[in-house]
Amino acid sequence: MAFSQPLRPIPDDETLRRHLAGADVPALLLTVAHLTGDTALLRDDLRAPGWLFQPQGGLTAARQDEARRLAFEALTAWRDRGGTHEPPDPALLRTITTWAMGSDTGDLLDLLAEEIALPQDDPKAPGWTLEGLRPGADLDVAVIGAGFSGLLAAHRLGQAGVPVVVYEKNEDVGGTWFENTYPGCRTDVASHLYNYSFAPRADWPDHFCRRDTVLEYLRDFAKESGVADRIRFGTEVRELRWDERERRWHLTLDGPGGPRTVTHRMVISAVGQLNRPQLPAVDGLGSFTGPAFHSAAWDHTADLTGKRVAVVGTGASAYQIVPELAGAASEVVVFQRNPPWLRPTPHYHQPLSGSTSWLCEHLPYYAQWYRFWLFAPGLRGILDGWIVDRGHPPTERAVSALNEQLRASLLQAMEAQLTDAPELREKVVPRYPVGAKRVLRDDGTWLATLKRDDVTLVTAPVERETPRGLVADGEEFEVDVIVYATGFQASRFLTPMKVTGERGVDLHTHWGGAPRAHLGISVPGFPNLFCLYGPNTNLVGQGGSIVYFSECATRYVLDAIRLLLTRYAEAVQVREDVHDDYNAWVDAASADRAWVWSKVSGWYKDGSRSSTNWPFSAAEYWTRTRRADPEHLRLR
Ligand code: N01
Repeated sequence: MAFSQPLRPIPDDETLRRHLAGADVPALLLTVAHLTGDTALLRDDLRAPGWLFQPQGGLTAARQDEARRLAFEALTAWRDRGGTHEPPDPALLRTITTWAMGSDTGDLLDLLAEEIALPQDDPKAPGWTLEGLRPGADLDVAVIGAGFSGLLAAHRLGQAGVPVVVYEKNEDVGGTWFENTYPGCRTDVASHLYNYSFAPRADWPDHFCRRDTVLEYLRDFAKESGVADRIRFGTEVRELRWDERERRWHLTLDGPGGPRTVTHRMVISAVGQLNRPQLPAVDGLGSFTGPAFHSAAWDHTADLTGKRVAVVGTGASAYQIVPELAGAASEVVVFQRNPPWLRPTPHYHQPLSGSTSWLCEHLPYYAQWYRFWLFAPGLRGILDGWIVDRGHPPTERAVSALNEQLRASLLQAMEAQLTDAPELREKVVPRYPVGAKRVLRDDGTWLATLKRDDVTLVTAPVERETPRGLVADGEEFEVDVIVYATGFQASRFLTPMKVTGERGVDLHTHWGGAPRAHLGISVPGFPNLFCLYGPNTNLVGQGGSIVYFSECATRYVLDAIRLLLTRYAEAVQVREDVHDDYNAWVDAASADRAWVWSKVSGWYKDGSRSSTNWPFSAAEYWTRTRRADPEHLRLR
């Protein structure tokens, strides 16, 4: 796969017409208004109510046809005039995006201009080089992890000419996408959002890409960007120790040839949040005599065909696994503690039309507007539904009037699927507010699977593992295989690494079980150490993705390094008061979000607070990470 291929010419009218028939109509209208500068196309009747949240904007077939016809006429006329294209000027960008989002986008224009940039313009690139700023500076960086964030950091450092080594514990790139090989594994973020903004893939085969496709993307990216050459595979970082005299980190590695120590001026941890599996704390764990494994460590030697399989959990992993096993196994027993809320996504398992890739490859800016269209719900709107209204008053049913509305619409969609199985309703309708746990994308597969005769839903927590199976609510369920889809130690950031900062302070002791960092990136007392996808950077159900957050955080890190170089410093860290004020702000907002307020369990929180989730909009994170503010940093 080659990234950022040059656009190809539109061959003829018939081909264009054919592919417009497969276009995503909202993205098409935005593209045409941009290319032609003619905003007359942005008519009220071509924008349905609530359109940001619906496939094809919820437009009727007739409206879609009308839009395509108008687009065809405008595009052929534009092509015949020479087909030139430029980035939209701010006024045009504001008009188009305000129409699309249904509210003024004046405050988002800089962010949106980045979204509508062509990949080769790469506005988040560092824009400086080590050679240009401080030739010969004693600077080198270790990146820990070669998943989405680590590959990105290494690429950005490479662009800046900063020497970088990536230590990866696995034998391949991909991180979570390498490790999770369970059947049915795929994203629940739209494919075209789930790639780097500067390295888009035009030909994603599915609306929501499968695990193998994501892994292939990351492998290709590592190879084409040259990052692959900088990775030390099979090398786990066990320990980081700050040396104040040298102002460098000492890293204890375990890899080929055994343990060794290396030093680097800086360290970027890109180890992910959802990486270390969490097995349930139940009695008898390990006593089962058959195969038993975690969803993220799938045992492919275990043949599940015709077997009785227990799946523990009903989170995002189990939700993808169970439908794949049903029918192949003789029986699947699903153990549920809390059911998930389901968000209607009829195209969840569908392939993208070939026209999407054709349009991305032939129509300037279609790829960017299509991406914007996928991203737009995350910019405004969804977050409001998760905010607690103390006056409502909030309950475990709903935390605000808007949250109640969301509940009603999700419930309606579930009930429509349960008319033939009313007995299931009590079991599958959540008793916690929407947004308190991850909302899963639904095309009907999950409830259809639970209705099967060969699938049993047990609505009691697993209490015990036995040699024959699992015990829940006092009853033993005998099975042949156990799959623990019980999630990850999300709140235990940077574990199991031992990290010792200034004055010998241990990071995990310092955190005391409540990890915090400024912007999820830096912790006072731990100079020259940056985290990607660190504390409070998980974007909740807003349409964006962690790839976007990693791009923002990496830009901030590169900017902090730029400051270090320009100020002739050797160490940089966030000021303690800045870090503390920031975290007070995050915690105060988190307390008023459905996931902290609700009593329901899950990885979105740890006790009474969340160290995983970002409680604001994606735009807020973009704004705060756009530049490293020298006033916020201690440089020495
Ligand atoms: O893990 P989870 P996951 N008895 O922690 C249950 C990402 N992801 O691997 O809800 C019975 O969500 C536990 O019950 P409860 C995504 O961000 C993405 O599924 O806590 N059940 C829960 O149901 C996701 O959110 C995709 O009451 C027990 C389940 O185990 C995150 O990873 C795909 C139990 C754990 O669910 C984690 O998802 C997969 C017990 N004793 C993952 N103990 C995409 O689609 C625990 N549970 C992109």
